[in-house]
Amino acid sequence: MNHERSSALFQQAKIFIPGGVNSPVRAFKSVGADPLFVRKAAGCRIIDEDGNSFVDYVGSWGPMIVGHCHPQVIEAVKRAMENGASFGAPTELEIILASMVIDAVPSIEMVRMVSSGTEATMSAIRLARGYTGRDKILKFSGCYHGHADALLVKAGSGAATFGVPDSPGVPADFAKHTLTAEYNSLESVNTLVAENKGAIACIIVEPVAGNMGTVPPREGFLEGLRDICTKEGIVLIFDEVMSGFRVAYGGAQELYGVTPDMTTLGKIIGGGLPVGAFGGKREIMEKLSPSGGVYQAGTLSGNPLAMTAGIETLKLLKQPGFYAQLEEKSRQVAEGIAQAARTAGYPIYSTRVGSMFCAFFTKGEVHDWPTAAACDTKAFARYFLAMLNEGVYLAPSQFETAFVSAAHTDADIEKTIAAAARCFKLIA
Ligand code: KE4
Repeated sequence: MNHERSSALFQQAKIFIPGGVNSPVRAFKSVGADPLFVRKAAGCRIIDEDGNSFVDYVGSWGPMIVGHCHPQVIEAVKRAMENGASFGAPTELEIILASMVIDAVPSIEMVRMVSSGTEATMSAIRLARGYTGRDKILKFSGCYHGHADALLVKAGSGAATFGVPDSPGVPADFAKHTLTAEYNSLESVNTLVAENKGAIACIIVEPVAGNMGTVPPREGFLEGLRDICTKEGIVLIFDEVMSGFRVAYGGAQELYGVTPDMTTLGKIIGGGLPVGAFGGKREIMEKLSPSGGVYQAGTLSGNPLAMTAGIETLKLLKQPGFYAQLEEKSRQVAEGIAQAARTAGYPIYSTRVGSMFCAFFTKGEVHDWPTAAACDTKAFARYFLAMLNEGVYLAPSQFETAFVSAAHTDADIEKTIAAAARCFKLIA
């Protein structure tokens, strides 16, 4: 498969853009290859600058659940563009999308639009701190909530319960307010809560972890977090930037029947255009400027084009049978890949929640960051490159999630499974 033009563009991009990309994971560093430069996409396929076509399981990291270039979305955004790209003034479109989100997501009584998932989580944490008057926050190893300073933090060494920076540029003074527990371990949460009684503003969690690969919550984990937060007066934040409108129309909180105090959203609600959102109980949200004192703002928040793309995408998701069809497609492809691995005698640990799925290159079971981190990332890289050569575009990292869209056909799924069968044999 020819990648000449992509590689030439990558060399050029590295002159102008740090690492040649505008978001690190796109650089294909963990799979040891030059990234593909995408020229266009349609349905479930992307076409790169060398004219190669791929079945796409990245879907722009989640937003493209209805497929690329859906005609209904394209037409609506074109019409919106003719009215103007941005006004910096309120529009009815923001009310429409806000009301659709409120109708869909059990925890959300009011919602504020922003332009990325990072803005959503950063702002939700500030609001939780302002609402509770507490400074500390608690997150989980292996969960990613965007790149705000308070969230680029890892567990302090040894017994230290305070966080330490996970990136240069994050002051230790910021990091120390962030506590880190283990995903799926209520014991680790209870220990930190007991050591920081009355000091924790919020617990933020991916209700389905998608940033260490796909790791479902164990039975009772989310319910346990809800009980702890209710008892301790801690704001429970579900970061559903990835799982929101993905695993169900009402997100993971609908799927598992656990209602947080706040929810962050992104990706799908923008239909591919830049939208993030955070929402929750009215009594919390009304603390937000200008109705309350917690400041938050954004030039392009509620942008009319982005609102339009989100509204049209959510209309498509509401169509009867949408999630049932997506569930069947997702089950077929994830189980087909797992079967291909078994037939090739190649051990993987396969996980799936709705249309989020992952193949962990490990003999063990994966339920948290330590077990995910034990995976053979070099073997994953060989598999990724072999699948790319077969015309299947997976996320270029073991610690990401694959996404199925409504545009993936039976033929695309059969092609994917056949490719996986050849690739597992090739790398075994
Ligand atoms: P953004 O700022 O990238 O819009 O959203 C941050 C974010 C917040 N919360 C969750 C659960 C997320 O998954 C993300 C972003 N996801 C990554 C994919 N693992 C985006 C891809 C990238 O960083 O380029």
